[in-house]
Amino acid sequence: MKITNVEVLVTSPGRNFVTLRITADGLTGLGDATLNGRELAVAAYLQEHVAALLIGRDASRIEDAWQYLYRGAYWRRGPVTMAAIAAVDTALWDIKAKAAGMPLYQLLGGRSRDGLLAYGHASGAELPELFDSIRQHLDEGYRAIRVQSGIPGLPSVYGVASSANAAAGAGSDARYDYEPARRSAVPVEETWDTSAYLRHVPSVFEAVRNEFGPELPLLHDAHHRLTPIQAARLGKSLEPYDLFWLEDVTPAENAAVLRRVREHTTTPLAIGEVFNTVWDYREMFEEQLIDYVRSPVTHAGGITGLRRIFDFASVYQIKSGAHGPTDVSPVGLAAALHLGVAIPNFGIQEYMQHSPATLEVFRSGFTFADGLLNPSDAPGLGVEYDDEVAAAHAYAPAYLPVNRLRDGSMHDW
Ligand code: EZ4
Ligand code: CO
Repeated sequence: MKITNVEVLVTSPGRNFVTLRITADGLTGLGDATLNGRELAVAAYLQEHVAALLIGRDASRIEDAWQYLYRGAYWRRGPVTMAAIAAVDTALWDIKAKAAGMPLYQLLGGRSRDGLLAYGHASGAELPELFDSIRQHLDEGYRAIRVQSGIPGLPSVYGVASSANAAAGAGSDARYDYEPARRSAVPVEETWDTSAYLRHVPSVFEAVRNEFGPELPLLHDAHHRLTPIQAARLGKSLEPYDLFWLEDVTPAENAAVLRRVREHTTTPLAIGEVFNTVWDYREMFEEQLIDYVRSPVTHAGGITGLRRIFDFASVYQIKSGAHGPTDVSPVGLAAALHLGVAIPNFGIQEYMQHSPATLEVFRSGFTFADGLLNPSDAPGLGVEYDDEVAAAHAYAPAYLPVNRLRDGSMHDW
């Protein structure tokens, strides 16, 4: 089963996506290599340093291809390398499952559950918009909700749609206008104030619990902005509202600070959307510093890389919570669904909903019903790439915003 063609596909239906397409024995496989804001670095890595090495290799030797690209690069780990490896790995799994005539999850051991509990992104600058956004998501069937709110004194905050857009319906890009919609050649600059945030957030969760009751699973993302003691304080102050998880409380580089956070709070912690390998998690797993793993297939070395992470996590009763923002393409999401439905330690899946324009390029067979996501039952991943539609959407530079404190110094966004 020789690899005969390797193509790096860049398209931008509202936001940029990088896709790898591998052909072997007349079968094609797709892999997601999208790294938001640094897309062309991965495209060049694949085009200039990987594509030629794959031609003529046996497409069925997936683990060997993974080790060849990981060990063979010598310069290992990091988001660019691991997104490139992820794309190759996912495309090879897609081919293997198509060759077998089975949906990919069957090759991963078959179903462990009927569907994947998904959480959506509700937000609002003020409580009324936030409540409308939560209701909108509940009407769409979501059974778990991420809650992000505006902060008094800050004009814009990560994860919070503008008042006009917060309650926009399913399929609308507008309700996520805090991130991909603000494309520009240089990053937008926002202002951040941690004290204002810490004062305000507990009152938001109190109001949401009063309005929506005790049972609805609620999540929150602090997006790497807090110091250890601030994170500990936030976790403690949110305990009465029984969060499903509190995400990325501190910058991800320093695992040790989570010990401090753990000493003070029983609010469950999720981390890892910017991690790439099992090594990034080792200390956090062994010391049981977290409860949920946030890595997606796309940035953690593919199905092979992420399954290794999830298996290691299972030893410590730590569950999956794969990253699923719209910058993970439908190919990356499909891969997460096949893996998630098969593993024993699934926790929850983020589901932010791609725009109709994105889904015209990536024709996807996964379903969302009664709050549960399910992978396609077509052979392989169940995603087809439409070259003609893709060609109509040219790449344009797009960056995530950056944060500055009130004195002008840079802060985590
Ligand atoms: O900001 O994927 O939990 N989700 C997130 C995301 C990240 C984006 C960055 O590209 O934190 O929305
Ligand atoms: Co996050």
